Amino acid sequence: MLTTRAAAKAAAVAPSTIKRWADQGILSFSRTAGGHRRFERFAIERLLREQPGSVSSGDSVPSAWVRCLANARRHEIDSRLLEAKARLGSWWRVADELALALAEMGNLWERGRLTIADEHVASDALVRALARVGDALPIRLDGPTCLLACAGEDEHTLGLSLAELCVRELGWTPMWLGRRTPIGEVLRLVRGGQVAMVALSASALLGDEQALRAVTDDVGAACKERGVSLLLGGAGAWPCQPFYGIRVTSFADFHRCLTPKMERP
Ligand code: B12
Repeated sequence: MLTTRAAAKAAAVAPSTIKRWADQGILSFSRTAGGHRRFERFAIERLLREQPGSVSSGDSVPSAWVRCLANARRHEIDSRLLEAKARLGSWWRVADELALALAEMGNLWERGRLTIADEHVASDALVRALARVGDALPIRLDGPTCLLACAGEDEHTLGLSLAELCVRELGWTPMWLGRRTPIGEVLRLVRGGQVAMVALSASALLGDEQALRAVTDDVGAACKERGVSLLLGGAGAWPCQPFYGIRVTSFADFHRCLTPKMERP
């Protein structure tokens, strides 16, 4: 769920516009116990798609991204990424914007407006572009290490690629284990004291809550013992309240989790 400010960034509009859409009933939202509005990414993405005139370019931001990715022109994608970084001011905001584009890609594919080949080309183009941009960000040698891995048989690595940008941006060192990493390896690295944070990703493909609970139980126990942070991302069926670890639902959340560690002496 996104705050008003995060929703505004994601839609590339002012927070007052988001509030207006919410008050006019054209953007659904819920309220926190404290009365603050919270928005679902999908609701924003749907609104942008249905009301293309609501953003300045005349095309919704997510749709423009998908078109650019499907064209798979390397320089176009790189320049668009850098433009988004300049416009939004940080990589974690770019990650939240791209999250909407990925959701849009899924919608278009479901409605038969994007072929499987288009989707593969576009997602691979993004994987490569994120790797290029990420590799260009300097790594602090004394920075803490964040292990990045997919849970189970998940091959949806794009969420982790976006997480890696956030990690690098704050001077952390990413340890990319990616897809099909045996949990035993994660446990070994945690117990060996090699990482300060473990970030696991599970996409909607992983719908078996019991299996994901087993992962969080094992990794959570090791992380708790070593004082390592555990973050669980992606739309997979992660337990709502893992006994240890935090469920992150946006890159803004993730960014906040990464920040305090760097401020420690
Ligand atoms: C791109 C894509 C692919 C690419 C992936 C490329 C890559 N390297 O990632 C390819 C083509 C390989 C692919 C393959 C498949 N896919 Co696919 N894919 C997608 C798609 C279109 C895009 C979004 C995406 O990357 N989602 C994957 C995850 C990562 O997104 P998410 O869980 O919502 O997480 C978001 C955030 O929470 C965050 N995040 C995720 N992890 C983490 C971790 C941290 C630490 C943080 C901070 C944040 C974070 O980032 C994400 C993006 O914003 C989605 C559609 C959609 N609506 O999501 C389908 C989708 C996920 N795929 C699906 C399916 C079915 C498959 C295949 C089984 C298809 C097939 N028959 O082969 C295979 C599965 C392979 C496997 N074993 O994993 C389904 C899953 C449905 C389900 N409930 O089972 C979806 C939802 C499409 C659909 N509507 O049917 N896919």
